[in-house]
Amino acid sequence: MKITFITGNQHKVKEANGIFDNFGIELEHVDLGYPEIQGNLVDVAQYGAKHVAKRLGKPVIVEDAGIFIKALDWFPGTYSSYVQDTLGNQGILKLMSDVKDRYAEFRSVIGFCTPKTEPEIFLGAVNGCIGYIEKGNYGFAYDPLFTPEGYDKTFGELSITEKNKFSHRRKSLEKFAIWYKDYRGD
Ligand code: ITT
Ligand code: NA
Repeated sequence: MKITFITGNQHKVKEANGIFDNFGIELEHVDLGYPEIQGNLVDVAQYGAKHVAKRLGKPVIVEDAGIFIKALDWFPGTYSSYVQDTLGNQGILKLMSDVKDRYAEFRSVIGFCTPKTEPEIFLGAVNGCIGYIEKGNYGFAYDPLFTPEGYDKTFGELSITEKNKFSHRRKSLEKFAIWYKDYRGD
């Protein structure tokens, strides 16, 4: 089986390829921007998937992801992309220099849509905490800040294979893959 993944993020494509290998799904990557409406991750993924499916005339998946930090009232959340490009990881660490509660979650929402149907969504999340310095050269964006619960390494210190075993993206894409295996629509 095959699915088209619309994203401008090469790291996501690499991770998704590794995850879909487990489920016999082949990934076609299309690097295409799409309008991101105001709203939560689900709103963005639903709207984006519907928009792109209509535009390309075929079934697609898109993903909206982000990091949610409890002590910052779940910031940057839906602003993760903007914040990564502006404040960056050092800016986040600065905001949190006096913060004791380091709890954070990565969340991923996959939106699937065809030109004729309404979007389906698949959620994944992983709990952890924000460190005091960046650690690790693997991964991307917020990975060097985030230590998943039960681990003593950041996502930035884990290989892609390790991260793919339990990441937010693993969970959302696995839910999608299992559902898609039985999907017989158009
Ligand atoms: P597309 O929307 O084109 O898929 P993007 O990079 O803009 O790519 P998101 O809006 O989903 O992706 O991501 C919001 C931000 O969170 C962005 O800066 C990502 O780099 C970052 N991010 C997403 N998943 C991540 C992960 O697994 N590890 C670290 N940072 C991540
Ligand atoms: Na985005």
